[in-house]
Amino acid sequence: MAKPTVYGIPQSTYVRTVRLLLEEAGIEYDLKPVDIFNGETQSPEYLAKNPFGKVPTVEVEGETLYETSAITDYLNTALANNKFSLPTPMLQARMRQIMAIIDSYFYEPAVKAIVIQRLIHYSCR
Ligand SMILES: N[C@@H](CCC(=O)N[C@@H](CS)C(=O)NCC(=O)O)C(=O)O
Repeated sequence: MAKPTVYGIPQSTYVRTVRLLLEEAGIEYDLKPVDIFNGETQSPEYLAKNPFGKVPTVEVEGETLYETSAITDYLNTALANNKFSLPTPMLQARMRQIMAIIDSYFYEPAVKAIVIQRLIHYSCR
C-alpha cells in the first residue's frame, strides 16, 4: 500500500487529529505543508484537492479525502483495523457526539477567537 499523504500544517488541530490516528496505528505517511496563514489553501492547486480550502486533505489509495471525521473514519476502518472504534454502538455514538460538539460549537470560539487572535497574531507582531 502506498503511504497516505496528509496536507496541512502541524499547528492545525484538525491535522493533528489525523496525524494522531496515523501515529497511534503505526501507519507511515507523508506530511506535505500547506500553510493556512499565507493563502496557500486558496491556491488553485490546493482548491482542486479541497474546494473548501481547509486542512487537512488526505490522498490515500488513489482518492482525495477531506473533512476530518470522514478521513478518520476511513483510516480507522480501512487501515487501522478499527483500532479506534468503541465496543458498543452507544459508546461510539457518544464519541461522535463529542466530536460534533467540538466541531460545531467549540472550534470557532476557542481556536478562532482565542488561539489565533491571542497567540498567533499577537506573537507575530
Ligand atoms: N470541517 C473541517 C475543518 C478544518 C479546518 O477548519 N481547518 C482549519 C485549520 S485547523 C483551516 O484549514 N483553516 C484555514 C482557513 O479557514 O482558511 C474538517 O473537519 O476538516
